[in-house]
Amino acid sequence: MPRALITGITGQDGLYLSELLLQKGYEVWGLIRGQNNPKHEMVRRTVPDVHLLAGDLTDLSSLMRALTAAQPDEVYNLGAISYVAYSWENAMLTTDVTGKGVLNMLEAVRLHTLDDPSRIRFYQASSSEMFGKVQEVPQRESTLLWPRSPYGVAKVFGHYMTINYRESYGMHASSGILFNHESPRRGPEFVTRKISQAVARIRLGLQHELVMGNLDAKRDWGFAGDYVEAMWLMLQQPEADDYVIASGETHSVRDFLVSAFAHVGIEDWEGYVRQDPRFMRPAEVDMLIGDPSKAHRELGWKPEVNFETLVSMMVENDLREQADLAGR
Ligand code: NDP
Ligand code: GDR
Repeated sequence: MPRALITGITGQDGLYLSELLLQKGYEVWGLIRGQNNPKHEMVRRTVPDVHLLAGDLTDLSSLMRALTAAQPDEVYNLGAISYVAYSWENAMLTTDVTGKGVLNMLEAVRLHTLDDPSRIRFYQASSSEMFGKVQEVPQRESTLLWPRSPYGVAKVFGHYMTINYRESYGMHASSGILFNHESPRRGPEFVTRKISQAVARIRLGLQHELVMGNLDAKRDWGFAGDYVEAMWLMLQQPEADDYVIASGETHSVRDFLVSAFAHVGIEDWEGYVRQDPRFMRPAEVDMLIGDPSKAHRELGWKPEVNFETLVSMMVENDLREQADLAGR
């Protein structure tokens, strides 16, 4: 039975990846931070077969202890401070967790496998935010990186550190450059879930206004369930490498709003939406669109859920969830 250790187990991707690996017959271990993490029970309920370990990406010795306990064949480093807007307000913390945290995890793996550094296969959750002010359209593995936020800068550090450990120590360390991926499990701070929750509440008469930031930003959105499959595929390759994982389509935030409101039969959506500078960013990533052809070719990976299906899936889920919460 192969064994995997996942950091960021309480997050959107951690849950989908756990389910995928459990289905594939893995023994799954998840790292959870804090002395009384409020998401502990949610993880236990959602993926009861996952073994949970205490640890924090900023604490190297906790990572070494986790490796000793889990004895993994594969490590998926998904833990991060992942909310871009928050990263300006907490730039140093973001650097410590999202950037230096990767180095800590790589170093823990290296020290744990001194006999054979390729014994553990390592996945780093890199991001399309690294492309920032895009230097090429669409963005591919070779596109020059130009991050636009402390989060993006921290991810660039983690990305190059992963490549450096691969080249320096012969580690099987891959970096997945994943474009935005969403789901009913997406945190409510991210724009897609903020919209799907608000649209459901407006439809149910529980909310009357949605306050937004920049509606012109464009993103290449996919479904998280499809994207975790790509993570696993990367670690099954004989050689470690870097891959762009994207849908190859781009849509604006406005498109997402139109589609989500249309799903509940509201066409005159503009009357419900107000923009506020509070949600504008000091530096914006205006447009992202990925070229996933290397992943198609070498991993045989293709996403199954398209934009419209993703929007309906999220709105439908929030209609149910919000109705339940309102006791309807
Ligand atoms: P989430 O924000 O949902 O999850 C982040 C996870 O990181 C949570 O489990 C969180 O734990 C954990 N974490 C935060 N700080 C620490 C720490 N100090 N030590 C250990 N764990 C910590 O992110 P997603 O699931 O959406 O994304 C997974 C990864 O993929 C992240 O690295 C993200 O940056 C990256 N990514 C995501 C994309 C997306 O569109 N979703 C696209 C590209 C990359 P807790 O719950 O305790 O806070
Ligand atoms: P992003 O996702 O920054 O791309 O990072 P987010 O959903 O936060 O923003 C997407 C775009 O929407 C615009 N926007 C708003 N965003 C939020 N959150 N709230 C609003 O009210 C709002 N109004 C407009 C933003 O300005 C932005 O242009 C996500 C995270 O998951 C990262 O961890 C990951 O690396 C990248 O995706 C790829």
